[in-house]
Amino acid sequence: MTRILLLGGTTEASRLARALADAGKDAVFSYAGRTEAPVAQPLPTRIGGFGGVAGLADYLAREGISHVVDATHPFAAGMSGNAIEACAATGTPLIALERPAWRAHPGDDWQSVADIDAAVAALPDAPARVFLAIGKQTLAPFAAKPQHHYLLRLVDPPEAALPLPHTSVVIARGPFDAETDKALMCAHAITHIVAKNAGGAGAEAKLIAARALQLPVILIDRPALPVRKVVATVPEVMAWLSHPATDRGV
Ligand code: 3Y8
Ligand code: NAP
Repeated sequence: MTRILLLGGTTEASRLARALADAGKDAVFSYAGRTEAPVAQPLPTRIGGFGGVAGLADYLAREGISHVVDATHPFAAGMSGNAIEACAATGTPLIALERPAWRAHPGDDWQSVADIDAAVAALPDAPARVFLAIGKQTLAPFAAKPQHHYLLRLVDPPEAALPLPHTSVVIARGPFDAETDKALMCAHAITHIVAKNAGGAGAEAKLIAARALQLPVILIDRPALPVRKVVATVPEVMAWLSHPATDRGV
């Protein structure tokens, strides 16, 4: 009996949810509960953490989950790591649906950095106007360079005071488009962009806009993850789900 847990929160997860619903599959969509009103999904949906590896393993057993699809974001390393451990512990077949990293085009002025702290270090000392398009969870390290004006794009209005003195805040949920992002960067006289190498179309707009405006991009590499089966398209996941070999968790 196939029962699928879809760990979501990305454009690809939403596309897969649609495919699973259209195919009449028995599946549950899972959000972390990071945003106030996540996009509704065409599958039964649960919201909130599982309670670490043990909590997820208990959930898999209790709910009779036969397959797990990790379609979370490449930077959701905690969830992805927990899924690898819990699926190994319970013998549950696991596949990741992950979009390829972005690659610079000729003429792009990109600087790849290993993590958030390296992104802060890569910013100039002279005051600049920085489009910080990395959400709200990792803003604090940028307080080390308070001299810049930061344009922040957040999904929900910030509840607490922001850790940066000079900011403009835009509340918006993607997917975004290049023309809008170009106009936004011009309106705020942006000189630098900081982004995560998320891949996918939903967040690429700012890189396309930066290319048009010939602006430098500081691009944070995605965190390394333990080995797992990874595919990049919805049809590959659908094929994996229907292939009997996965019943042995191979
Ligand atoms: C809660 C679900 C869909 C999914 C849409 C994608 C595209 C738009 C681009 C910028 C970059 C950023 C951020 C971003 C994008 C998609 C996708 C993607 C980047 C929602 C969503 C949830 C989240 C969580 C949120 C994080 C934040 C990151 C904003 C829903 C809208 C910056 C990542 O306020 C917070 O605490 C936000 C937290 C994790 C990163 C961070 O560290 O702050 N995503 N984003 C999911 C859950 O609860 O499980 O609310 O509907 C989903 C999407 N965000 O169905 O079409 O697939 O990438 N999300 C990044 O890529 O850098 C915005 O502004 O240009
Ligand atoms: P994370 O740091 O990897 O995970 C932290 C904890 O959040 C996990 O251990 C788990 O809690 C819970 N969690 C994360 N994703 C979950 C899911 N889909 N369903 C249930 N619980 C989940 O995660 P994150 O980077 O904050 O991402 C949170 C959500 O936002 C994910 O759905 C992700 O796909 C989406 N998202 C993230 C980014 C990003 O830049 N990080 C970008 C776009 C979308 P327990 O340990 O209690 O189980």
